[in-house]
Amino acid sequence: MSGRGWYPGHMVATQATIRELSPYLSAFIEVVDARAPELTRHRPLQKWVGRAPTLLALNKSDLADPKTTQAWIKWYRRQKIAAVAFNAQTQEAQRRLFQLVTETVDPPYRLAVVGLPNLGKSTILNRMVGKRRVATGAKPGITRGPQWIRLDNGWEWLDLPGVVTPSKSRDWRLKLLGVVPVEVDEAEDIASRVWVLYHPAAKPEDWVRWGQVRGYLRHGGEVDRQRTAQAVLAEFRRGAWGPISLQKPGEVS
Ligand SMILES: Nc1nc2c(ncn2[C@@H]2O[C@H](COP(=O)(O)OP(=O)(O)O)[C@@H](O)[C@H]2O)c(=O)[nH]1
Ligand SMILES: [Mg+2]
Repeated sequence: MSGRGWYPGHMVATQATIRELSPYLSAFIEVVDARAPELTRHRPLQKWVGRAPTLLALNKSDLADPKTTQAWIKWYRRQKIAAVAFNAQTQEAQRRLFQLVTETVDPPYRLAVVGLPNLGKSTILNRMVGKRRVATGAKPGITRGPQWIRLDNGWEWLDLPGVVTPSKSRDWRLKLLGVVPVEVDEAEDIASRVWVLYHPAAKPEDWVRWGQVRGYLRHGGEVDRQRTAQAVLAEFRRGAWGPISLQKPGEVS
């Protein structure tokens, strides 16, 4: 971890923080991406959390294929893992997470939101605490903490630095989902994979023609491949080409 400047130093403390605070928590809310829930789980977390149960929040469900998301929820239910899917940017998310917690956990409610970078932890916490007290953004590690947020209803939320490091950081899907940064020399390969997801019959290089049509050209009229690749990733991330899942239950990640 030390070799990667991308991870702020305070993240190293997260494991110790989680181990230390775990006895005081009634549950952890682990945030995963609904498009690839198992891939975006943080494996070591289960060893750190001790006896506190983990509830899974399949966030960004607006960007995932709804049928696949429902299949995931059933899959987790069969494994006795409490899971719920939502779009943290909607009011519905608050209701669903509130319901999941009250159905599966005994009060007092002392909760923490954990998970890999950029999955929506701050957005969820903001929604649950009702005020814009938590910074959200594309930069991992923006949250500084830990600190407790006590609500009028008696619920307590722990505002953790909350960022744990992914173990399978080489997986292109983690890069596409924004969990792991995309290096400049990786963008074209990922763009090509994205293109094939949406156009199974297309040739992998067809994404380059899309850039040409959009006018992403260099001096001399040649396609700007890097700019095109970055645009493909940006379009995917905002869901411009429709909801899609990157992992199905039962698939080996
Ligand atoms: N489409 C969509 N975007 C979301 C959702 N939840 C969060 N985001 C966006 O994902 C990005 C990362 O969210 P943030 O809460 O900062 O993630 P954190 O790093 O886990 O705290 C931000 O741009 C959010 O606006 C969601 O349910 N759907
Ligand atoms: Mg955050």
